[in-house]
Amino acid sequence: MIIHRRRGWEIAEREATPEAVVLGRRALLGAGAGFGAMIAGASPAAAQWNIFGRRPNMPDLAARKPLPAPMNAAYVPGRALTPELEATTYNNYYEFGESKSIYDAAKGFSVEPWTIEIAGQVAKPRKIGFEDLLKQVTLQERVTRHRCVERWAMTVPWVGFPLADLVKIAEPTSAAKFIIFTTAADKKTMPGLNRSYYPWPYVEGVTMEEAANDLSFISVGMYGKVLPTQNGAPLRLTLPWKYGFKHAKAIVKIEFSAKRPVSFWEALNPGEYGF
Ligand SMILES: Nc1nc2c(c(=O)[nH]1)N[C@H]1C(S)=C(S)[C@@H](COP(=O)(O)O)O[C@H]1N2
Ligand SMILES: [Mo]
Repeated sequence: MIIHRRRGWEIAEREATPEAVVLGRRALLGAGAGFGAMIAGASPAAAQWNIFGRRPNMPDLAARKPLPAPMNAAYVPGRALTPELEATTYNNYYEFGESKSIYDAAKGFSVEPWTIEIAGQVAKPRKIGFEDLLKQVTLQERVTRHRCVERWAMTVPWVGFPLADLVKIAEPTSAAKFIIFTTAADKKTMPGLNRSYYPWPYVEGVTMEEAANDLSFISVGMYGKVLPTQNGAPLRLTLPWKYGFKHAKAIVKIEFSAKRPVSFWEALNPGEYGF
């Protein structure tokens, strides 16, 4: 006979909320609202509370600059949107701290002006201003899911452009096999950089083939507005079929390389974080 002893975190099946009920509740909060409009319009009092409990200094969702873009209907997430307040106050961004509540710490990080270095195996290594880059691409909105290895996930309406468009602008040579993304490391405004046991700066990479996939996306906005700093302003990677740690935030350098990089989390713990 098998005796199943429940551990502290296990609950009986009959006590679990059926998924349909959970999704129904979420739908009330987030879906069908013309993306963002209804969520952003929720009452400020209600906005002080979310499923994670009360949080201090909640961001003002209405303060971000609008960045509307036509919806790419090819992507159907099959889930209700995560409320904007949750997606923008529950983050991973170790440059600002090890907790999920770094949105307040990220307030002082300035993203203007912003330049991105295009380096390595390209026709012309150079620097490009963020605003200049925006003029060379066509923005679209797409709703995709994003999942962290820590077991939480979000469904977010991103605004941005395919990574493939950026590759075209960079003009890589045939020697390029990987793209390495290096992200901002500003000691003055990023207290996490003082934790010297991390291999700063945060680095991630994809193969050229992955970069060509239409799912690979550079996000510059979410919920119809520019990205908040805590979510990776002014530009971050969005790779919906990969875990969240691949989604490098605040990209400052894009290097085309013949060699596969070792990414930030892989350097720390190769057993848990692959390429
Ligand atoms: N620069 C930088 N980018 C980062 C991280 C980070 O610590 N620093 N964390 C990653 C991890 S583990 C996740 S899950 C996602 C979280 O993105 P979100 O806060 O927009 O949900 O950002 C990724 N990008
Ligand atoms: Mo993550």
